[in-house]
Amino acid sequence: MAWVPETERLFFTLWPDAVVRQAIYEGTRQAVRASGGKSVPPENFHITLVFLGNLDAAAAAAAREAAADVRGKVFSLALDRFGFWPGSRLAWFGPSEVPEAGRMLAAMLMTALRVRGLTPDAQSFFPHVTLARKVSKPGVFGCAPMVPWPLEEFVLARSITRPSGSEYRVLASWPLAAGQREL
Ligand code: 2AM
Repeated sequence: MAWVPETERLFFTLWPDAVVRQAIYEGTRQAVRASGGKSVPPENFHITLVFLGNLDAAAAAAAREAAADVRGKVFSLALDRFGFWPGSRLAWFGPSEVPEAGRMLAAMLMTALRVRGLTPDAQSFFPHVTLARKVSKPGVFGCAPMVPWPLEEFVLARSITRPSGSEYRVLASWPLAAGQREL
């Protein structure tokens, strides 16, 4: 049998601290219940910057090197709207406005990855926290809360598929440069 390299399913992401995670959970749980969907557990809340897919050890090392080259700046997100994607039947919570520093971070990361020969999912950055899948009643989310989320780092996470669902593990983090926080 041919040798198949071991791979890990990886993504760069914004990972909330306990306070932001709890605020997202409390502010959205009613809408999630009303959606009739399968809720994402709060410990899985995150905003994907770049999805890498299954990488072998060498590619994963290159992705870490790329991240270390990125000089992002601190910024804040104001999560304030619900959304629904009919194709995937997915409900999400995200910001109405994306600060330039957030867009730049995703773009710089993508460029640094490509420079190292990686070809991540080229979808443009659309910040969202996935709240529920298999949503059956998308029309009844109600009024969205406002959850401020100050960002000071981005992380590399691994997705592990379990029979019970996805489990995410943070593998490494890189700080965003201090300075004036862009809102
Ligand atoms: P989602 O929550 O909108 O499904 C880990 O899978 C993370 O990467 C999830 O946040 C997922 O987004 C995101 N992601 C982006 N592109 C993906 C892809 N092609 N396959 C799987 N996950 C993807």
